[in-house]
Amino acid sequence: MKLSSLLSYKSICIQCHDNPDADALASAYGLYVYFKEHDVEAYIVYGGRNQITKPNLLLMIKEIGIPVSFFPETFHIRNGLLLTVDCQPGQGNVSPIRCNKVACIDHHQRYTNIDMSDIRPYLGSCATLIWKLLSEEDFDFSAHPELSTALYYGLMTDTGNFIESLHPMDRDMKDSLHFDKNLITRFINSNISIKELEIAGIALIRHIYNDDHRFAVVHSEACDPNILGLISDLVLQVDKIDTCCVYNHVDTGFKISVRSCIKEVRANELAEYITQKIGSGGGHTDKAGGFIFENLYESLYPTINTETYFGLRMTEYFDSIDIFYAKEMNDDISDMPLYEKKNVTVGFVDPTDFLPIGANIVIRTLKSDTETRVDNDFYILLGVNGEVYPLKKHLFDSIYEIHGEPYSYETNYAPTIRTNLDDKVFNLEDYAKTCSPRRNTFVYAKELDHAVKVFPLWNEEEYILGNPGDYMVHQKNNPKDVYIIPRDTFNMTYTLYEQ
Ligand SMILES: [Mn+2]
Repeated sequence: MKLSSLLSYKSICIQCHDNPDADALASAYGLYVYFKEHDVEAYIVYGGRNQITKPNLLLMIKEIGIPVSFFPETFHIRNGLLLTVDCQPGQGNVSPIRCNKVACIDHHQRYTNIDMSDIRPYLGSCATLIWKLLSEEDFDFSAHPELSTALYYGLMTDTGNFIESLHPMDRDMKDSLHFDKNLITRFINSNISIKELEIAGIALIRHIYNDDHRFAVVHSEACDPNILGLISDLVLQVDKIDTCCVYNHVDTGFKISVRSCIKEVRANELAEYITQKIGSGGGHTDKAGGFIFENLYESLYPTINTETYFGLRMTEYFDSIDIFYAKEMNDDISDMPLYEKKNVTVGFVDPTDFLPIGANIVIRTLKSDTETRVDNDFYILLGVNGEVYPLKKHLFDSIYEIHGEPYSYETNYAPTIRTNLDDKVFNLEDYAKTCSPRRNTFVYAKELDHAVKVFPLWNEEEYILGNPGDYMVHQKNNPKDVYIIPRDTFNMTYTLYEQ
């Protein structure tokens, strides 16, 4: 949906969900500014039982100048368009407004089937989607610094201070907006009420501790989801606690905050594990978060209370995944089948082709941002499944042969290199050249029947996760060189060696 396609309406009612948060307000304001600039009459409303009382939101409304009004009763719009943001019409937390023409812009799971909608659940905030849609209309953000600050704050609060799963588009917005740092600091420092301080205290007293696996689970009463992060940061500082999960009930489910301080557990993977099949989770290796949908939880675990669920699921995570340290492994490989690497063309980029040595860069892909520094000693490999990773030159040379033709491939989000200093963006595909594996690369491999974590020889600090169906491989000429290859990649790049 293009924003300009809505300009034919004379009047647009922008509706936030009840009990609006910073993301809903920022998104609504972005639309408001755009419509006003194009001489379309626009106004922002929200309904529900309660008016906004949270101090940071009141400050945001005042300082940004968001013209939002509360409507306690159902009303009817005779002309024009109803546009819901950060929510969808018909949902429980969206007070009904009657209107013949309805559209929606949201980043939650799809709920509605109305035609005029742009719903992207993979985004961290609705503000990101508004930023994207405005950018596509060549909107001049520099003329509206207050809007930039609002959008930034919307993403920040919806992702627990940018730590939950950020899509590259979220990161692009975060990098490009020029926001008011002082104002953001003021918002942050008016985030918690005295009541919420007490809620956090009570939650901490009622923590559940698991001695076997050194984790804690904390259930907090209803409070602003951002407080979960504060609680989990504090809990992790306890000497006997390595990982923790803090959660509370919000409108339609449970918000969770996950932390880890050990290399054997990545918080983002643990958050994914806890929310599997009933929600979504992600973030960084040390800090992560997620959401569980109450209806899915109820249908899958109708008889388990949430405290039991979180405790069981955490225990299951620790019990079900084996951990291997390659340098300590002495596996018998004699009965494992031998595979040969296929002659598949992949791509690589030599960053020194277009960047000076010593430049600090970020390699941005769909999955992550990798910070590194350009030197003479690495290439960036573009694998068969769109995976992008830096590889030391001597390793590259031992495995690959350079052909040097231009290389192109299909992906959802074109990976880029961004320079830290002058913020230039380079599309990797523009610089990619072809290469293919040398003949006679052999590995012993076995298919995994359960999840494992392998700390490879070349990196004792970061494990590679293998799921059932993936392959654990040993280099033929160095069987201690053990690692994991995902199933799809393995099938595309290895073939059973017939002797
Ligand atoms: Mn939101």
